Amino acid sequence: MSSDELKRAAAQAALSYVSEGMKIGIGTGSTAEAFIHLLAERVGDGFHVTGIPTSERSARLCIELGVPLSSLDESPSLDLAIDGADEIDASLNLIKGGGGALLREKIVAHASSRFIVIADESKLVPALGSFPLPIEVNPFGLEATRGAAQRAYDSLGYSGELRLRVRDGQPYETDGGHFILDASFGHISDPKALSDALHLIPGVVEHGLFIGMTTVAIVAGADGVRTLVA
Ligand code: ABF
Repeated sequence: MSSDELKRAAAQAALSYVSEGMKIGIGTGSTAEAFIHLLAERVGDGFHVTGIPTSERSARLCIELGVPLSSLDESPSLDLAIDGADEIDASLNLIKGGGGALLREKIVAHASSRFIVIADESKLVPALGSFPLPIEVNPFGLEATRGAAQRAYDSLGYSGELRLRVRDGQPYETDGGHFILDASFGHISDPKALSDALHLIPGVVEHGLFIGMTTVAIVAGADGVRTLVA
């Protein structure tokens, strides 16, 4: 099966968690978009759900396909959040944010009773960190924040580099008006310690380590679709 077919298979399996009338956080990325397409088919068949999108891109696709939308302001507690990931470890801790939407994704996941991660099997890793960790930062004092994040990494024994994400020659700007530093430091032996250290830095808005948040991960591979429980 192709990567797209695997993503669709994982998204299809996630539909089994969706019930009539649910308020559903909807993630960002190609796997989440496969879920949006499948959810829209159910809506077209008369299924009533409300989506809370985690990015402008996801919102546009939901609107285009006819998935009714709300917001966290209107619906602060969600039944479910469905989203992709860049990496998934054996404890179902994640690296997310390759798509630049990590802050809203984490807010929505945290507001949801259950957080369902959908992915193709390539996202499963023995240890997080091969994928650069996205760190969302306030543009004010960027270099000071970058230096503080570097020192946090150094203090935990990691070595590597923090790179400002750019697009078309300009700093990439998130939906929230922040910048992203991508941290390539190799395998993260203690995600919780790194998460705590980054959260102490005033200019860090959020980072892409999702620790202890995943309810189940639905992973599609050549030998079928597996549901992994934390
Ligand atoms: C989003 O989905 C991001 O957090 C993550 O980077 C991305 C994964 O994209 P894809 O499903 O296209 O691999 O949730």
